[in-house]
Amino acid sequence: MFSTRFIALLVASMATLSLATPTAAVRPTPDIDGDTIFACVNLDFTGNCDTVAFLDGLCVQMPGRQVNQMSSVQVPAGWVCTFYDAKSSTPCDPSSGSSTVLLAPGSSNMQNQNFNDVVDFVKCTKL
Ligand SMILES: [Ca+2]
Repeated sequence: MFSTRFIALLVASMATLSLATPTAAVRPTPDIDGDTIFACVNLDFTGNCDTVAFLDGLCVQMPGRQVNQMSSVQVPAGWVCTFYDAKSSTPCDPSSGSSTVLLAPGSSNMQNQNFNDVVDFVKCTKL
């Protein structure tokens, strides 16, 4: 059995440990939240893949090797992502082409969305 003295020492050292946590490492909450999608040029997350960072509600151009090549993509939980097949140079303009919407976990085969090898831009919004 632990003595009261031992437990008191344990509590004291735990308190010291938590006090030693550097408060300078705590980062302020960013004004705009974001995350990443994981896009691949082949089905089932194979071929060349890229982690693509996005911010809430902002349009992102796909990395060059994914443009009109992406065939599978992972969407993080808590986000809804709209993928655009741009017919003009206007990014994420729903009137300039077609689009498809994906929730987590995304799609291992964009043929299921009839949206294979067409994605140019993506815009994700927090749910
Ligand atoms: Ca492809």
